[in-house]
Amino acid sequence: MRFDVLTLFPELFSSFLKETILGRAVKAGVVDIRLVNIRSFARGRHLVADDRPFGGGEGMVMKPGPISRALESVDRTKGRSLVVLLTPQGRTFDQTLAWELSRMEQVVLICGHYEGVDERIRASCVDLELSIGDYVLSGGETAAMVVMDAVSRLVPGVLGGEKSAQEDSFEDGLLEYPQYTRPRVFKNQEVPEILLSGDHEKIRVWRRTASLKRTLERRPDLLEKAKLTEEDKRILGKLRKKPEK
Ligand code: 6GU
Repeated sequence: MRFDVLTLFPELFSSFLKETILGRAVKAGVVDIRLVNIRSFARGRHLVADDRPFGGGEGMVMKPGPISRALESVDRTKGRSLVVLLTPQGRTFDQTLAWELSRMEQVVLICGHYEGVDERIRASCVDLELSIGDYVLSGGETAAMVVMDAVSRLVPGVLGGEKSAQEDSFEDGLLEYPQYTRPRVFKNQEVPEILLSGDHEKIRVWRRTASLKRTLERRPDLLEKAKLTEEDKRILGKLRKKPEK
């Protein structure tokens, strides 16, 4: 899996790439990340990458030329490749889209800045516009980190414990059950007895019930699309009758 990140601020990525699982994946050679500084494709003495909007108005717009040339400098001959523009106007990123991107061989991420990117870049170079949620960021860099984090941990070989990506919140459409570690008592709160029992079947049912309860309380919207077994439906029926369990 390869990410090419087109950005005006490549330095923002250095600690992110050093300190995360993604950094390890890069070291292990499973993920390849190339940072492309858009400014180095700007022209003139001042390497200007942005300009005032035609028609007037606040703020600056990223010029199409530098982005286009930065994109042309990226080797895109190696297989399934997608050019993604990070923008609040894009399709909302979610776990389904993370899986889709994890199956690409290359994802090129264009980080927008200022008031946006010249419309002709979207029209001629971009396969997918992507937003990470309904709020406004000052630039696409943090969004690019979010996308690379979520996508790369789905690439085989990136996570240490291979199974855990499948077990995460959202993989079956439910929120995760609560987790506990030592000590057994913390600020007067005890770890649920069942988790200490060693009875794996009871623990499984307790956790599934806790997942369903949490989802019902916090994100009932997720239950509509969740993959529910007959057992889940039975548990949910009970939870709906007496929610104070
Ligand atoms: Cl991808 N970019 C910016 N600038 N703001 C956002 C976003 C992206 N996703 C949500 N807000």
